[in-house]
Amino acid sequence: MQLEQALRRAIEHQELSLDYQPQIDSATGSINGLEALLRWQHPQLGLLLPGLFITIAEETGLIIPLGEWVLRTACRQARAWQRAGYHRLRIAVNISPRQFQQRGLIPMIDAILQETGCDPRGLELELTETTLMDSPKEATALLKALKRRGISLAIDDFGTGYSSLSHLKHFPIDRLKIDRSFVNDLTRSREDSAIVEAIIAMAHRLGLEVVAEGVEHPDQHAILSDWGCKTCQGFLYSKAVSTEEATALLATAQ
Ligand code: G
Ligand code: G
Ligand code: MN
Ligand code: NA
Repeated sequence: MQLEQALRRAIEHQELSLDYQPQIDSATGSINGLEALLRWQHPQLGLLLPGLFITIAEETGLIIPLGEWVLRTACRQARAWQRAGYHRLRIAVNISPRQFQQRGLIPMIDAILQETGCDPRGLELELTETTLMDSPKEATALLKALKRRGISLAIDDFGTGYSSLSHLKHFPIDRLKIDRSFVNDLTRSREDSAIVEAIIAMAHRLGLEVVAEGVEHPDQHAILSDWGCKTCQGFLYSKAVSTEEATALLATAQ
């Protein structure tokens, strides 16, 4: 398959990069985290977004070297920001199902942390409900191993996958990221606003923090902040930007 070959080449030829989307403290407006989002500058096709190639990478197994490249690059950058004095900044990295289930995930992460000198407390891994529910027992053991290292854990796209609250209770996670489909119509739909309010309340009762994704309007921000949603992410504040732009945003917005 052509895209597969091209992706193989992309990893070797440095056509990949990470952009970073700010996560905003809803009370203070300061940046408390950045989500790393993969970009592929294809020599002929131009900029490709992960929606187009992550699935192929999953199906072909290329997600393994790709995911390792993402983690190493994000940890290197996290270390650079830590050195610049941003000690409480969290860099969030998306982990796909196959990547989470790969053998040797923990040793690979250990090696990257060691090599980059990244403080694991500044690293957050984003996993979907589906990734975790595939085999909850194994997932719990892996999550515990990650937590022991000080890495923070978030459930991405929360509310859209299939998850069981009885398992959620046992996963040692830190944060729920409310999927942007619920945030979209927050101010117009009674159903969505009920769901978002309930997720926030449940998360707090379980001792979890909440991140709202896809915040685009000030009235969405106002409600979320009112309901105690600590962190917001979305085009209202910033799209994902280059490393250089993210560094500039940090310098002005802290
Ligand atoms: O940036 P964009 O909106 O195109 O991201 C689309 C999807 O791709 C998101 O669901 C995001 O979680 C996923 N994604 C972005 N970067 C990565 C990455 O480095 N690894 C994995 N596994 N998924 C990613
Ligand atoms: O699944 P994940 O949460 O990792 O997806 C991140 C994706 O969401 C990125 O592709 C990013 O471009 C996109 N995104 C970020 N903020 C917004 C927003 O405010 N509105 C919309 N529609 N998409 C957003
Ligand atoms: Mn994500
Ligand atoms: Na998401």
